[in-house]
Amino acid sequence: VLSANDKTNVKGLFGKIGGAIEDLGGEALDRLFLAYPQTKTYFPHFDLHQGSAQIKAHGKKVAAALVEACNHIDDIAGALSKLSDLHAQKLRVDPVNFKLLGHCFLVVVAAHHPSLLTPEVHASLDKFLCAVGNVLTAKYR
Ligand code: ZNH
Repeated sequence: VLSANDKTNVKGLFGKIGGAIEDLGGEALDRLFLAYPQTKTYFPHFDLHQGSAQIKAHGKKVAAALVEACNHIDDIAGALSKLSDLHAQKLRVDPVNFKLLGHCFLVVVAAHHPSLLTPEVHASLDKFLCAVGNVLTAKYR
């Protein structure tokens, strides 16, 4: 459960990253496919070369969903309800992959914004990404 402090930390971090978060989404996907190649099986229809136009476009969508979740941090389940349906009913991504993508996103934030990612903010962002993953996998059964 996200504490009031976690929410403040995540909102502060997202506020400081701003629009650049779109690119971080793509970079996180690049890392996901390189570090955990088994995740590529969900994207057989994509050009999965590092930095491809499709990865960038998809990264923007993922980042936008994270921003949406951050903007509705008290009701992430409500904010991502449609996306949760899509992942549960159509995509059926194995839940372990959400942890991998969350980890990659954390690494990308660390690489681009080392000073923002204090241990405290790191912990809050990790909890937030877990909460998003839990929402997107909540309707599987
Ligand atoms: Zn996912 C899709 C988000 C995770 C796989 N996604 C998607 C989208 C979004 C998202 C926004 C779009 C939708 C529409 O279009 O409507 N995801 C997301 C998020 C997350 C995720 C936020 C976390 C954080 N996913 C994930 C994972 C995976 C996935 C982990 C695997 C690996 N997705 C996916 C797919 C898709 C999606 C396959 C579809 C794509 C296309 O386009 O086809």
